[in-house]
Amino acid sequence: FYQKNFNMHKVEQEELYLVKNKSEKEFILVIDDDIVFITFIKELLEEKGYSVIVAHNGNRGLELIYEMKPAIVFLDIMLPDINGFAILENIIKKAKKERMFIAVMSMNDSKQNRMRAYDIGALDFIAKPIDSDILISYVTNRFAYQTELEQSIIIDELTQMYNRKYMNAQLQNLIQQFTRKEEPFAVAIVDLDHFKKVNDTYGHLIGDDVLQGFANLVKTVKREQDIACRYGGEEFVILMPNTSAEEAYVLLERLRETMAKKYFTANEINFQVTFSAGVVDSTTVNLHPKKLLEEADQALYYAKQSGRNQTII
Ligand code: GH3
Ligand code: MG
Ligand code: MG
Ligand code: MG
Repeated sequence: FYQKNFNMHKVEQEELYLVKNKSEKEFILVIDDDIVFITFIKELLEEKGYSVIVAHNGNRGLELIYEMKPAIVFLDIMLPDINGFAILENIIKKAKKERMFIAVMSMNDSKQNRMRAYDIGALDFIAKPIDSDILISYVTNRFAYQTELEQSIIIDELTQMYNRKYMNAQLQNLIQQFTRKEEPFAVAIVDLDHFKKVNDTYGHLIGDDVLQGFANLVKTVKREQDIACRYGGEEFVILMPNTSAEEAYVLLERLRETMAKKYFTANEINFQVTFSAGVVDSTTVNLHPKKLLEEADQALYYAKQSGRNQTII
């Protein structure tokens, strides 16, 4: 028994060291006390390029859910520290809150045990032992679906830009990075000029084309690190890491000039659409997401007031 736990601990430590050095990697967490099964699943899935982290009891599993944010959790419901539902419930609650996929894996596939798994909120039940090929197909399928789901939650459908929810989270990150490491950043709010008129003149579908056209243009002009988001309607936010307001201004002006030269087409009629933009950066006194956006919005307001088709810091 001691030997078993000792080995498990070593496997966990080595794995954590490895995975912590692979950033942005997606993980599969296996919470199971059966070393033979863990060795099997780890070797099998890692050979296919997946990263597998393991926990040999429920508490450790819960910790890893918080620390590592795995995409998939395989959970054994017969664990040494599990008596009663408390830990299981916490694991499942947290995993589902983070939109992780959680399946129970158990040797006991009795009706009662399966029902228990579903009753506590597991999304699937897999009977052990499981065939290697089936497990690989299962995990491949799950990862593809999880990625799609994850994307759909942060991507705006019409423009394929990041959405407002993602923007807020990233802005929060930028503020944190600035407070911790003094990494500067800039924020721009962009609003299309007289867009209501585009809709009124050419119809909403053409209006949608313009929004998509603008989004594509942003993708070609912005730098790799810039995060372009649809803030709402015909308003966009561009987050620019490691950028001062002056540098952001140059970028926005290049974007604005490209946009102003672009032609859109509706029923063989060519027309142009401009935008106005407001820019702020992290040197502002109010390092709060709402305040930063308010300040950028204020600059945008001045851009609109003084004739549109311009960028104001
Ligand atoms: P301003 O230059 O002052 O910004 O004028 P504007 O007409 O662009 O501003 P206003 O806020 O009056 O109008 C924005 C319009 O954008 C109104 C709304 O119907 C339209 N809109 C918002 N979301 C969408 C969308 O997804 N598709 C289309 N086609 N239109 C949209
Ligand atoms: Mg067990
Ligand atoms: Mg607007
Ligand atoms: Mg507008």
